[in-house]
Amino acid sequence: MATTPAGAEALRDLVARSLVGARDRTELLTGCVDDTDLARQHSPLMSPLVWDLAHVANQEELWLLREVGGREPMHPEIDPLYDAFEHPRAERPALPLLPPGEARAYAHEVRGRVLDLVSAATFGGTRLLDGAFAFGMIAQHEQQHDETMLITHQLRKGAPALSAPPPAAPRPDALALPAEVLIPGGPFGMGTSAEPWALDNERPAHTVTVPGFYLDTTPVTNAAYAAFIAAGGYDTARWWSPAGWAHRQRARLAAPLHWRRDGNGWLRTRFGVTEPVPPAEPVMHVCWYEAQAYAAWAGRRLPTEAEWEKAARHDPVTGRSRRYPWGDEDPTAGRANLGQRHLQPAPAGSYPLGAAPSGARQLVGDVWEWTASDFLPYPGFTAWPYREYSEVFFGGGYKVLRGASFGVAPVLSRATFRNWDYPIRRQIFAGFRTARDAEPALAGPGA
Ligand code: AVJ
Ligand code: FE
Repeated sequence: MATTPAGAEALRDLVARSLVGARDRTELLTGCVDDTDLARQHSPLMSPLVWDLAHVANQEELWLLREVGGREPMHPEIDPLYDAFEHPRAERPALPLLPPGEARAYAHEVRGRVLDLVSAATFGGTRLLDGAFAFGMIAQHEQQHDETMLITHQLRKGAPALSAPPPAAPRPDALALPAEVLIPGGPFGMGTSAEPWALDNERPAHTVTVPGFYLDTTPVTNAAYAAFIAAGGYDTARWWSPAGWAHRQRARLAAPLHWRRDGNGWLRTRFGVTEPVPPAEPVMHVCWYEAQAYAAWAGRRLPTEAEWEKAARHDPVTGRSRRYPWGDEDPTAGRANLGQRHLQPAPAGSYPLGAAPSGARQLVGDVWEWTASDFLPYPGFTAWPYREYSEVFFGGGYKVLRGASFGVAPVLSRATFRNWDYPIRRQIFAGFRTARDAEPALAGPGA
């Protein structure tokens, strides 16, 4: 698809802003600790921050300078070090990684050459260039690693390195919201074939018929989750799936990760600060098994991925699927808690301007939400441009998460975006909301 000169100018601008925005965040996340801290592994689940930094630069070089730009490799000998499939995270600290100064210099050099390429690009003629896809993919990749690095910061011990203002206090109407909203049964358009920067697993658009169901208006709060704990939820096998109960026993789960008992209440540690658990905030750092057990205790279940997406995108007036719960317009600070503006989710019931047509709030932003569904391809899926983004993970025992956390950049927050992780993982910024089937319609007169 060819672009007009004005279209190319707008795309150059969007690409430059997206790349620069990602890099500003990477610099914040890697500039607020010293070099020793950058090279250290803070958790076996995570890479050293300096690995993420050079990996982001290496992927940018591979896709934008080599694939799109046709340039020769800058340092081919380092490629294997930064290939996520050659070395699992636990092995990375022992690798001869570029030290922080060299990693920064490499990232800076790649970025300079990429911005030169962007200033002359016309974005068309190949699939990687159409709509500036490859550039969008790389900006999204860096932002995904920025969220990963934010998780590393949350796992890091020691004095706080990051700070941000808290989100606004709960809105007065938050308590008056209905507990659940009805999503009437019927077909809707799931996934996308039109969103230029959508990744392969979001494609293609396809129709899915979803029976009527009720969905929590907001994510499950810390207060509600504490009630599950107080009711003995962690000690009652019948709320848990068999695999979940076995995991709960083995891992001795008793509360969300980062929570600690304090008399009758709970404290949590958040980016190095210990504070009382805020009751109105969406619960975070629970694994899929915990989310499933809570839902069973509440007499409910996790929504399927299709249910979640229908609640987030389907406009019952037009029958169309929206880009975001609130419509097609990009996120703003008033619509969603995204982009690490805050270092925590906002109280349940926040962001009325971000509500979906159903009235559900905070579907995008605040916390990732576990769904009931396994990570599988949509009908008609084709891997593109590389199998290792999605395809190799399908059917691998991963559960789908939807909706984006406070640490997700707007460029990744479209309501078709799919995240996935193992059902035991708790370090991610994940919570959940629950659902139930709608009653079958009552038989009318004469039926
Ligand atoms: C989509 C978040 C599961 O971090 O493993 C980063 C994103 N893929 N580099 C991950 C990703 C390649 C991916 N997740
Ligand atoms: Fe990566």
